[in-house]
Amino acid sequence: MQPWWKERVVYQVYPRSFQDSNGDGMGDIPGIIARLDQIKALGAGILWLSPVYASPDADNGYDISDYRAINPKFGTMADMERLFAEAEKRDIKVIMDLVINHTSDEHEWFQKSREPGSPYRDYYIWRPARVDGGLPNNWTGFFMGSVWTLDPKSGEYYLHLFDRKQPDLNYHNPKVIKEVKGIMRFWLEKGAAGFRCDVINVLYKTTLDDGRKSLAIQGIEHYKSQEGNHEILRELRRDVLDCYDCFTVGETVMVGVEEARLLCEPERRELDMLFYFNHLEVDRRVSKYVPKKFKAKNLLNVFSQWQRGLSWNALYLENHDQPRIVSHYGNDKQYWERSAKLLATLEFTLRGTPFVYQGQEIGMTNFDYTQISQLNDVESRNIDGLMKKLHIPAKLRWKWVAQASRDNARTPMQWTAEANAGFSAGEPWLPVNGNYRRINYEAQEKDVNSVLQYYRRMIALRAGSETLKYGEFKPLLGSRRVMAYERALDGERYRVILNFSSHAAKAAFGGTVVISNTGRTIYDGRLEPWEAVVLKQTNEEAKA
Ligand code: TEU
Repeated sequence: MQPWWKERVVYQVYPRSFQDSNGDGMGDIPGIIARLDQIKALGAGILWLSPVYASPDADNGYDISDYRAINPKFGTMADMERLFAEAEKRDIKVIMDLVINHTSDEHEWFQKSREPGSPYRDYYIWRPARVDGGLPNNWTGFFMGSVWTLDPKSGEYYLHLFDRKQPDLNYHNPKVIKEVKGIMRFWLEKGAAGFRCDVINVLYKTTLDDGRKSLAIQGIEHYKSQEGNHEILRELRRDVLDCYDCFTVGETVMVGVEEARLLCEPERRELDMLFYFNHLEVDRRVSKYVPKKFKAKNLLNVFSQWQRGLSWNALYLENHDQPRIVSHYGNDKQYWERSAKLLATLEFTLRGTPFVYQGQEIGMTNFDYTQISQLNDVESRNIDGLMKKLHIPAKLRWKWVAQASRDNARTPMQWTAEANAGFSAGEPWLPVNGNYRRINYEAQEKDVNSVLQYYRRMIALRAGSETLKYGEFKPLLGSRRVMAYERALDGERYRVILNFSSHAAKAAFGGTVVISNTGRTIYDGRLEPWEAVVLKQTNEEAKA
């Protein structure tokens, strides 16, 4: 018997943009409850909630000020308990976002920590200025600039890998680990079925020595996937997670396959699976802000490495930090619908647990904003500010920020063709994409050929096939535009052929058509633009 978290599909909800129930323009927990039937109808069996905890929202909830309280914008603890109960009625498990590398600077621990000599001082990482008055070290953070901010109250600097409002916890302090265990138990007892673990491979800072000179994230070699980090993961697993029927998926920054194996192969008893980023970076250089040409074969190479390198993968094409996949690797103009379906074909025919991000299932696209002032994302604003200091012209700054901004994924869910796309009766916290009259859930619910219906079919296809869930992965063909691969189990083979281009293409493979995004039922080796075909063949058929 395989564990349920390998069988099921996960649906990620970004609460503030999913469904508003009280007209304040902000999605909320009662809104999520009202949409559980749609999540179920998609075929998802696990719901991952991005943070709903108390937070001043400097980073939209990834800066937590109380791990045991609900952000009043989203509702109450009673609402949260109702969400667990309503999800359970529909056989949907709920996993929470565990953000433990840092807290908010407004967390009680940090406020107390600012007092030198307080028992909370060592909950965070404090250092005085260097003797020459310089910063404690040369590290730079994920949102650019130094990782050190001076706290006037104690006259010392605190370390933050992300925003200054997200001070890092000190994992050399056993009290911190004890607190984290308490938080995990609290949510598992309430009914959580596991955790998505935010930036979980950077917890343990081995030393605070200067880092090697680097263009970005200088100093990372002192804290990425350190042995101390592995020990913490094993301890959390042994002392907490192993006592529950639950799973973890770690968000791990900058890991390659070898490093990932150490973090999530089953015998290591650390994470159950992890999110890597390589597959979303094949058309980017160094940083996500610098594009390069997409080639299908490069994407296939990345998947081949990961599919064969790990015994189980977390599969995702979108989340709240990434541009919409149909705008990124698809074609959100002429071939919007077909390319959105092609990407669904890709995701559900790989080996692993698939994660669908809200709106992905209806092919939502990147935002249509025209200027930086329309953006909310702290990362986008920080990077724009930095580029401004470097005298980069406004037009170019916007071009770079717009294609990579995290707000691309954060525009409100497009439910209907009515005002505010049915997301809210009030003014949404972030403007709705102007294409909601054309792209919305309600319209696709009624259309048998919609992207939404195709997602449902792909999810059902995966659910019904041991080969698609557990079969071996083998790459077959990778070219500039086309990729093909095979999944095989017990003499049964699925061949997946994908044309990532607006040109016709050729790829000769045999088998019976199981599904295609063009409605074709016979495959003769010729692909239409953005066509995706899944073929099936048994050993007997191959011999015949
Ligand atoms: O993201 C971590 C992370 O790696 C991102 O900051 C990434 O570098 C960036 O988004 C790529 O554009 C997690 C959360 O998913 C993100 O929303 C938080 O801002 C971040 O951690 C800090 O908690």
